[in-house]
Amino acid sequence: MPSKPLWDIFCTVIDNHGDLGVCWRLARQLADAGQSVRLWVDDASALAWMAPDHLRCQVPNIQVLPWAAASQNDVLQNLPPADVWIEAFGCTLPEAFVAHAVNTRPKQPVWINLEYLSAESWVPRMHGLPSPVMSGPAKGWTKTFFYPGFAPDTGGLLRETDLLARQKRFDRAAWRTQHAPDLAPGGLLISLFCYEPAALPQLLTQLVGTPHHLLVTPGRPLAAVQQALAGMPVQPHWSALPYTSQDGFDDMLWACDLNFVRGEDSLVRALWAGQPFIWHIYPQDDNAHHAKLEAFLDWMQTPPSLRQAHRVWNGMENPELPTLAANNLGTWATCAQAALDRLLAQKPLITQLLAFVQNNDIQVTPSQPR
Ligand code: TRH
Repeated sequence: MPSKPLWDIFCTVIDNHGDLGVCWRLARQLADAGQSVRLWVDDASALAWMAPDHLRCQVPNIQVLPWAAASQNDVLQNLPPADVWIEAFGCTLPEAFVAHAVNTRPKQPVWINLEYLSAESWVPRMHGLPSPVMSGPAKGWTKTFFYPGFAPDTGGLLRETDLLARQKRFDRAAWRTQHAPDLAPGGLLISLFCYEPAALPQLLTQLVGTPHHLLVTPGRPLAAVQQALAGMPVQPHWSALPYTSQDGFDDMLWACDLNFVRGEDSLVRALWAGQPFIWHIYPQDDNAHHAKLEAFLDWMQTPPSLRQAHRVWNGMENPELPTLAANNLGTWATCAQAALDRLLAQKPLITQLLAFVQNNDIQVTPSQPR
């Protein structure tokens, strides 16, 4: 039995930041729980801003390795075998890496296929199912589907053990003063992290003439805002934010009165923030994301105005975006707080993952606080 279990996490960056965002968060939480992690990734460049501590070598027990190295003979010859493999979001492991393991190990590692997050009803049924490998060098080995989710019978959500303590220490007033020093009394501070929602001009028009201030995150959100504003004679109060670390991103969500988030990881972080939010779901060609969004809204027990806001923001309906009036914000806040309370009562993903690995005969050392 190894004293400190070793995990290989494999990640390919398809587009945007969620693949690496989730894998880095997973690696960090495993390391915090006393595990050793190798993160194999084909493009680690976003870690420069997402995880600057890593570049300063201040994250112990995590090694970030280039994806291509996992196919190099000289690397494989000297690689201590890992106890667990995580194949994130169905990325296929390099064949040479798998073949080397098959040829040199007496038994297979615990092999987990970490899936995308969804609130749909089939997720609990699929979570934990074995998936026999039918071809290739590892034919006869078995992977297991691990589905994150919102219900107790799924894999749960990534949550740091010190999350609530960090939130308690956070100086919200200081953050707001630093990032929106001119915010007028009664003005809402709103963060924007999205793709290119059709309703963005509507939101910006709605903000014109109000004391509210929009904080726009870099990349696609900033480009979309600049394009929409180019056609507007009067502008709302807004400013652009630089890229920040994942912890800095949390600070933003905790500081704002309303958050627009997107994809997968920032949705989870908005939930942990407990503030009202509107989710721009990652769009799929066949509109499969519509059912996924509705399932999430059902799980959230979303009030009608917030459901409408989501449908309009995601281009599923064309009527008006509900206003940011106090009564709407109030019901959205109650809904977000209730969702947070439900989630806090459930086991985090890392706890469930460690238990799963332990049940598969790998020794797991006790969790260490950060
Ligand atoms: O970037 P995304 O749209 O990623 C998406 C989704 O994960 C989607 O499901 C997936 O299929 C697609 O990628 C390939 O949104 P997401 O998931 O919220 O990831 C953003 C990450 O970037 C998250 O970890 C937060 C982080 N981030 C920072 O750390 N600092 C920043 O300044 C910003 C803007 C983001």
